[in-house]
Amino acid sequence: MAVQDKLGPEELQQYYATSDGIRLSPGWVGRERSGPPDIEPFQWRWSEVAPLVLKSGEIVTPDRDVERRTMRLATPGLDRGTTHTMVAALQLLLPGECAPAHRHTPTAIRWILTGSGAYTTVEGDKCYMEPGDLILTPSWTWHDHSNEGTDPMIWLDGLDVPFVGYLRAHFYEAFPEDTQPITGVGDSIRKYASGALRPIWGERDLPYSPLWHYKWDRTYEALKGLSELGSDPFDDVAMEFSDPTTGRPVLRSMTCWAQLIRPGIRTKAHRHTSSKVYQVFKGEGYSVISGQRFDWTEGDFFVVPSWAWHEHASSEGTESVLFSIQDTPVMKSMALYREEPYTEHTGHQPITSSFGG
Ligand code: GTQ
Ligand code: FE2
Repeated sequence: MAVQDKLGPEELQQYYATSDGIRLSPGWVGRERSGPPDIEPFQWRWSEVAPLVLKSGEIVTPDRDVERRTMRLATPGLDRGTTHTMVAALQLLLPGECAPAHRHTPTAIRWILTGSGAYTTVEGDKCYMEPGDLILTPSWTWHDHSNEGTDPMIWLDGLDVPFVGYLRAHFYEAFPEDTQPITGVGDSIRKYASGALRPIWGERDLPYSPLWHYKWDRTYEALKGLSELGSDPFDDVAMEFSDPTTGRPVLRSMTCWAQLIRPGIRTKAHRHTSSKVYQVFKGEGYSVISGQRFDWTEGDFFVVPSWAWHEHASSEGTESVLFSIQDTPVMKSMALYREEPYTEHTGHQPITSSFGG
């Protein structure tokens, strides 16, 4: 920096004190490194998480006070959220329980993990949850969860709460009853899941997908079909859940992917400004994130922070399916999305350490 010496030390000190007194702050003092705080990649093992989530059923009930029985994937270095923009949490709903109806400006997704017989009602539409289903509750839509079955139900919640909080746009409203009136069962599927065919009446220009329930069978079938046609060097056989009426990501703030890593495949490394939270829905393998090896197996979760090099591998003879939430739509809409391939060592990072090992 060009320093001038026209002011003596006392005059200079006086200048800073006077400025501070009227809340003016020099931009040339204490300049900080730009960019978000660094968070390290992290992993949670299903074998350790599941017993604690089940045990939470003995600690609280999702009444009007507690509302939701959730355990957040709490990445070290963040006092909220799982990445700087998104939070992922595990929610448990026991047979006969109801998590009461409400709505909020943060958007949520549910990725269903275990159990059966529970449903989420989104704007009156009853959506039965089965493992591998994706259910959206977009910003300001009414939602409540009930378990009519005989098994505990566990799912992954993904919300844009840290981002919405940062923007000071977090609003919340409780529904006057525990459950909202049911106006349909699987109606969003009946109207919009056939993709290319859509009703000539109905929702137009919503800021989110009018299809809010994506069934596992169709997702898996789509992945298998695509795996016969091609793959991406960094993500192998990956598909983005999209709004069938626009082809855009399902939500404005988050996008969701299902990706199949074929047996024995190790993808090439790259990095991007979007951050991701992954769930290993099926299979076994590892990811290398910032040079660290994360061995994963079915049910595990891991975080890929913004701008961290990462690559994924499926074990020999094992097909893996990964689900992820990503803040890519935010980055793209702000013209802040960047992506870079790793070009050294034929595209693979040297492994310098192992998580938990
Ligand atoms: O299920 O409605 O993990 O409102 C956090 C806030 C879940 C929900 C969360 C919520 C919900
Ligand atoms: Fe909610």
